[in-house]
Amino acid sequence: MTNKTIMITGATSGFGEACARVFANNGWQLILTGRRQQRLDDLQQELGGKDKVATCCFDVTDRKAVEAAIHGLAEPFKKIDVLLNNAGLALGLEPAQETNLDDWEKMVDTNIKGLLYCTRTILPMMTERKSGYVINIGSVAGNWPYPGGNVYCGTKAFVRQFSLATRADLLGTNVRVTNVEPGNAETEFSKVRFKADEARADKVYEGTRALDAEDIANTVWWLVNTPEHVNVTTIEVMPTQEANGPMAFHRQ
Ligand code: NDP
Ligand code: 8X3
Repeated sequence: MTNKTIMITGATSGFGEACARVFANNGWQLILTGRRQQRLDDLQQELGGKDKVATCCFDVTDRKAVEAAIHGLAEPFKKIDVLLNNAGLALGLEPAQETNLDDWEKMVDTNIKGLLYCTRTILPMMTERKSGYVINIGSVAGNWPYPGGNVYCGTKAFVRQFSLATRADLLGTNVRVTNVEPGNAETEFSKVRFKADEARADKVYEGTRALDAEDIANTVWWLVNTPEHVNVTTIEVMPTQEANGPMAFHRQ
């Protein structure tokens, strides 16, 4: 048993949900967030009830809702040891010249601004205590551009650079920051990207062995259990069956 608490944004599916299970199984208290209340309720019930699991149903793009939820946490959940900034999404795979501007805005608002709202609200509590750990879920897409990735890749490059720069700001505070950069993983990610076109989403994982959400949960668990004097700056985790591609050429 432990008296440690992790706040996981986007805990209603995929990596966030898998992390919730790993940390709950190891005795941690959880603050689970997402926009789907029913899933939060189900997870709360499954993972230990209200004493072990707090749920906050909010949209990370809503700055006031983020601040209100965090400041409104009940006493036993106020000390957040680990913030896992995981909530995020990709929308569409169209070339930049054809893409839907609303999709671009939503990715920026969620993957960048949502992550900033959560981080900025919680960081002062960690620096004051001189302990804490912020783990951001970036992506291989922040390192390796691909056709149709345009703004999604850009948001994850932001997460990478923001993680590095924040680490620099936090020197001397004992607060750690890691950017976790997963490759292709089978979650609800592609269903969201292709707007519930299940057949198209399934094709992303067809004939290849993607990561499972649990692979990233195990990585996060390992990170949190490294000694306090160790800061893994970035960790890229790809499926064995994925690698970064060659440069693209247009030929006549
Ligand atoms: P899922 O779609 O399975 O999970 C995404 C989670 O984010 C859900 O819990 C969702 O909750 C939450 N979320 C999305 N938008 C919002 C919002 N506006 N406000 C609050 N919560 C939100 O995908 P993954 O688990 O794969 O994705 C998790 C993270 O991992 C994302 O940042 C993604 O970019 C990244 N990633 C994914 C990879 C993959 O191949 N799967 C690879 C690399 C990185 P709800 O809908 O209830 O709000
Ligand atoms: C998700 C992985 O390659 O679809 O971040 O962008 S990818």
